[in-house]
Amino acid sequence: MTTRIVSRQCTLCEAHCGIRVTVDGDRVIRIEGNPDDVLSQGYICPKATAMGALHHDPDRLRTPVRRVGDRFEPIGWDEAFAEIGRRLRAIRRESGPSSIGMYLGNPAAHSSSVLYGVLLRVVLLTRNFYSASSIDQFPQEFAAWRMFGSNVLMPIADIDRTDRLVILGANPAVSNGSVTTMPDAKQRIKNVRARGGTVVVIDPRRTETARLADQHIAVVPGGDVYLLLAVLHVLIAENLCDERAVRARCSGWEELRETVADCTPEWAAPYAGVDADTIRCFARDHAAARSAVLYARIGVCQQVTGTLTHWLVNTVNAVTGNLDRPGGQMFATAPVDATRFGKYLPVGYGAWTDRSGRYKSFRSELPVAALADEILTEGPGRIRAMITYAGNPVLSTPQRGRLDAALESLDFFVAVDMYVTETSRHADIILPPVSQLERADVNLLFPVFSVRNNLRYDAEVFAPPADGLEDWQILARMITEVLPLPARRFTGRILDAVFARLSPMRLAALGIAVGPYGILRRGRAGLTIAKVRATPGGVDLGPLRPRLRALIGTRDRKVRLAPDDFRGAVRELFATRPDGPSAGTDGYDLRLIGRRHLRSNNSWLHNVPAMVKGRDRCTVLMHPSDAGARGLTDGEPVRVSSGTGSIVVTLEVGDDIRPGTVAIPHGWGHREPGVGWRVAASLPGANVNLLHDPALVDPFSGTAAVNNTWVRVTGAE
Ligand SMILES: Nc1nc2c(c(=O)[nH]1)N[C@H]1C(S)=C(S)[C@@H](COP(=O)(O)OP(=O)(O)OC[C@H]3O[C@@H](n4cnc5c(=O)[nH]c(N)nc54)[C@H](O)[C@@H]3O)O[C@H]1N2
Ligand SMILES: Nc1nc2c(c(=O)[nH]1)N[C@H]1C(S)=C(S)[C@@H](COP(=O)(O)OP(=O)(O)OC[C@H]3O[C@@H](n4cnc5c(=O)[nH]c(N)nc54)[C@H](O)[C@@H]3O)O[C@H]1N2
Ligand code: SF4
Ligand SMILES: [Mo]
Repeated sequence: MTTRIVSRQCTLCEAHCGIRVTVDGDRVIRIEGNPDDVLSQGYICPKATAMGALHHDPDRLRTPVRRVGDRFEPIGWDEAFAEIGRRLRAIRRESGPSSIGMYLGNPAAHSSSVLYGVLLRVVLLTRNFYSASSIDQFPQEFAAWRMFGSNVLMPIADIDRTDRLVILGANPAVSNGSVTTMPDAKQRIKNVRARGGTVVVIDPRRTETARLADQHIAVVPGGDVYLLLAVLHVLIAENLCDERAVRARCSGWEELRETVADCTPEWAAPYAGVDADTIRCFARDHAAARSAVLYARIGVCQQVTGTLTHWLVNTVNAVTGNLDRPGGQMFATAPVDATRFGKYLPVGYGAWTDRSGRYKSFRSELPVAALADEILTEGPGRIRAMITYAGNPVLSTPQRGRLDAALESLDFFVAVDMYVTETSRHADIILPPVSQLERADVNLLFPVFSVRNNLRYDAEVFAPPADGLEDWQILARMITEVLPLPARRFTGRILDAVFARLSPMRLAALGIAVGPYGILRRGRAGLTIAKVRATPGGVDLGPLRPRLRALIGTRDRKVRLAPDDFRGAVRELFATRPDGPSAGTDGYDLRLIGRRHLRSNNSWLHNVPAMVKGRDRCTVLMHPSDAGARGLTDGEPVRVSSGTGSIVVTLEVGDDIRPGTVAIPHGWGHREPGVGWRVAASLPGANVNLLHDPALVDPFSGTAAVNNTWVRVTGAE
């Protein structure tokens, strides 16, 4: 047998674990963890093997296709690009640049082709740019921008050195960390305890992570903001803050004190669903730890209080002296040092709005919650053509179920995707990139958010097919097509030739050369792609180092502890509880949150048999007391209804969830006509985003609040 082994990474989620792919001829026969990988050290989760299955998947598109009636037919690349250019240019001529909308999905960030996605967005000059960020980390970016003067400065939890790790609204034992990239999170969490530290998990569900913790606090969904205000109250009232650190590095201390003066644990307890003593002890324990860090992620992002909660997370870290020090919240020094230049990038908050005027742009994009309306509502500025790149917004964003109809109503729709999905089935043309194993890459984004400074190389396992294109090549051709070029036949060819030489790999080499480890700074000892490539586990660039002073973008170079608009929002919390219709009034009496599974990845691993074998995953998890009260039993189909929609899923009864709360995973519901995922299309499950109201958003960032929706659960009849 002539087998060979290639070292690279699994690029399915942010962890980018190092893998060794054993290949026999043109088949992947084994995928294992790479023990030499400097970040993941041999760890992989069960999803890693899907990298091989996706490559071999017979349902994966290998050539561009064009829709003819309700079928797709293969077409050549040149024909596809020519048609795309003709149609998009005509629509723009007729209806202006904003009539072309674009949506960028999560896997885009997992390859450096994303640079070309951003460039395409720039040349489109459209106001209608959307991405998964507005159902993901926007609140973190917004809080970072207000406090540190740059949206890029989202701090990382230094979990490998902390003495006290507090996790709110994240389940890294399953997700392996996000905006704190930590492959093998389980082991890292166990290590905190093994070295004498403490782990606390704040989550309405006793998650896989909570099971590893010393303490689990089952907060009410959306209750974190109250909990943290009260924690700050106790820290300040009992003089438990590191005032020296605060005075040296922060502004707004007096305003912060005033803001939380009335936020006693007794006030917060009913809203947080956590008793006052627990809150008080939490604050004291937190202050007493040698180092301590609060790490929060999407459970608290996808809330109407998402930005406020992330502000309070950063604030607790700052006032306890845990900002920018080992064991606290820190910033990476990545080979292309985005954190250093983030402060020069304009955020342009509110530079424009959607047509209703409700949603403000934030770093040049509009919240995806507005997308269906911007397509469907008649009038000037309406989206008439869409480009989606590596995204499945029909399943991943709340649109009142109207996105299907909206996409179908477009004059033209191009999807850059290798599957006919719930979204791309509406496209006129689908452009599939080569498989992930057919591309070489150096990911420069995740080192910015990793728990250790590093750089790793992704070797290609198979040579791409002769007529295969990578995402960046597809996007570059689209850029040429949409640019208003004079003498297109001639200038277009020149531009294509220029882009062909500007591969993301070449751009990365340049970025690394001028970066903190590059040859410009370090001479011959400097880091180069060739050196990283020659080191199959990647290059370790050391632990995180204190550096906020050099990075901060606020005018007085101090951390803003109490931005005015956040203080205003806290005052409003005293007047109203902004969490949707209240229990009972509309017959909606349970709060719906999300959950992730180790073998699932948002909407798109469900066509890999090994990832979906066994029992139905898209269940509604409910506490036995809630099931009993409704006369419902484990395993029966139930109807889950909200003010926005209704779905039928299987009931799973279990006491891991807080009574009064239910959980359903997102990314399911593949039984739609025309979907090309044959395995996925045979599975049970439904689209949970049909239940979430797109109008319910974090008012600062417009992020969809899909982790706290009032629902009713009844027998499916
Ligand atoms: N209710 C609810 N909704 C959620 C969430 C939640 O917790 N609850 N989570 C949200 C979050 S955090 C995210 S990030 C979003 C994700 O939302 P999206 O990014 O919109 O969707 P994905 O499911 O990641 O879909 C990825 C698509 O990209 C394609 N794809 C995969 N790899 C590549 C590639 O290399 N190139 C190209 N061109 N295409 C590729 C896949 O076939 C798939 O169709 O979902 C969000 N939606
Ligand atoms: N296996 C797997 N891994 C993944 C993904 C996947 O789909 N599957 N997706 C990837 C992506 S795109 C992302 S963004 C990351 C996300 O990574 P995480 O942020 O770790 O995401 P979740 O696992 O959804 O964890 C969110 C947690 O918040 C809790 N929660 C809900 N509401 C509240 C609340 O109001 N307060 C508190 N304190 N907790 C609440 C939920 O119960 C859940 O446990 O994961 C990545 N990794
Ligand atoms: S955690 Fe799993 S899916 Fe994510 S990169 Fe590692 S092996 Fe791949
Ligand atoms: Mo995400």
